[in-house]
Amino acid sequence: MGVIPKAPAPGPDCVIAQGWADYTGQHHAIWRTLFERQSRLLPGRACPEYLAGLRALGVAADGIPDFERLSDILERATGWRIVAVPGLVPDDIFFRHLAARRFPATNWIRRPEQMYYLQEPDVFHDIFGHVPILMDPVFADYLQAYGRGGLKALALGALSKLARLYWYTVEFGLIATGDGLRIYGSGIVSSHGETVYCLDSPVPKRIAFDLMRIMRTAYRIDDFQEGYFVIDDFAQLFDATRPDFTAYYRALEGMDDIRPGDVVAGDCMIDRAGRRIAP
Ligand code: HBI
Ligand code: FE
Repeated sequence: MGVIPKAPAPGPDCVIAQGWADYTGQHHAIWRTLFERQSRLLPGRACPEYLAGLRALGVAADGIPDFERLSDILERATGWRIVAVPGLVPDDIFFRHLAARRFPATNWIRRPEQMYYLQEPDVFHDIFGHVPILMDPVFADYLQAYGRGGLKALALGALSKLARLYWYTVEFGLIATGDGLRIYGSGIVSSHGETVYCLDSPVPKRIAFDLMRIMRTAYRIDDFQEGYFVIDDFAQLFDATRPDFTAYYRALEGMDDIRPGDVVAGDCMIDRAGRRIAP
């Protein structure tokens, strides 16, 4: 079972005490196994910004990190802090945390039989997956802007469209670097199987980042992705999402959804070396 916090019931912001002292040796051992497995795999696969962030957050190697200690390092770098939550929190609360540069992280860790597959976030996904890249100033600003955009999307009834942007960037994004294709998405860097699959498999489609294309694309949560979107750098992500999305949402109402894995006219395909394939 996950850690049952002894702290009082969550407040209206869903924040709880992490309950760090309540983790057992087994909980920390599961973290270390996952950490070692992934950190061996990630050099040459994760983007340099992620790897630099992971290194700078060195306290994360020993066991499940204390969110307060980790937050002190993170806050000095980009002004973000981590708050503990019991699991998925309601959308409006999630976005309010992001807009305030607080990352809500699940406090419990998966059981030993869930080492290869887990559908909901646990502390390994939330901390190992999401926090290192938040050490990058541009990505840090992007995620805060996403939180603000999420609150607007809720008011406009457009969250199903905006959620796709989170999925295909924050969770499953790829980035083209001078050395080749690299991973920045948290759902990938925290997954042993998908870390290799997304870069090496000839099966999934890799498509150049296109904001409207992404917001038209459905996604699956039960298997490896059938398509990934590739950015050039984090500035591209931040700049593309700078405008107000109201007009985009209106335009999307008249467009059909695209199935995950489909390729449509106008897609710019990216090869496994991260280069654009001429149409
Ligand atoms: N809650 N803890 C947590 N983590 C998430 O990633 C999350 C959430 N609540 C809602 C939510 N994500 C979605 O709104 C986003 O994926 C868009
Ligand atoms: Fe996540």
